[in-house]
Amino acid sequence: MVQWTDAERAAIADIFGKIDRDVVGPNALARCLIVYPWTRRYFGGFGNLYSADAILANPKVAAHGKVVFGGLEKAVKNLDDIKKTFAPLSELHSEKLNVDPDNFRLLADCLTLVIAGQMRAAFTPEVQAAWQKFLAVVVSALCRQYY
Ligand code: HEG
Repeated sequence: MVQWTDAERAAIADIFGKIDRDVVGPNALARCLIVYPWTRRYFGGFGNLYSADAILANPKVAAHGKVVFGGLEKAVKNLDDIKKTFAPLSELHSEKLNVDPDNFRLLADCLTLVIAGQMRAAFTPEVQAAWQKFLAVVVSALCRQYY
């Protein structure tokens, strides 16, 4: 089981307290779709994803970014059992959505960049270390139902 120090728990809680949740999810998902264009293939029902401007203005992308962020909030509320918390979500991405699990890390990197942009000087190396550990656990949990 993953062990968290008090400082790591505090750093992760601090990030979720400081960032604008309605901006981070949408911007991170949009960034992922722009930087890694192959990720667009999973969102065939989202309409126009043909350019960066279209992606940034697409309300379905924004709405889904909030859904993804809601998933992260669930993980942060269940830090001690992210694996179990995300088991159904992992199964969904594997069995139904057929999302290549390599893409989880790409979206995670986009989340880090957007959060760093919002936190600015408060995103110290220590805070980043706790955050990367959190995302690594999230990504690993999302990959668990793949076989
Ligand atoms: Mg996924 C649905 C969370 C990465 C593609 N994603 C969902 C849902 C959540 C979620 C909470 C809704 C599940 C439900 O309806 O029960 N996704 C989530 C997280 C992460 C992630 C936390 C990683 C940090 N997702 C991810 C990636 C892709 C992807 C990398 C594709 C490149 N997700 C995807 C698609 C759907 C979801 C296509 C269904 C969207 C829809 O049709 O509404």
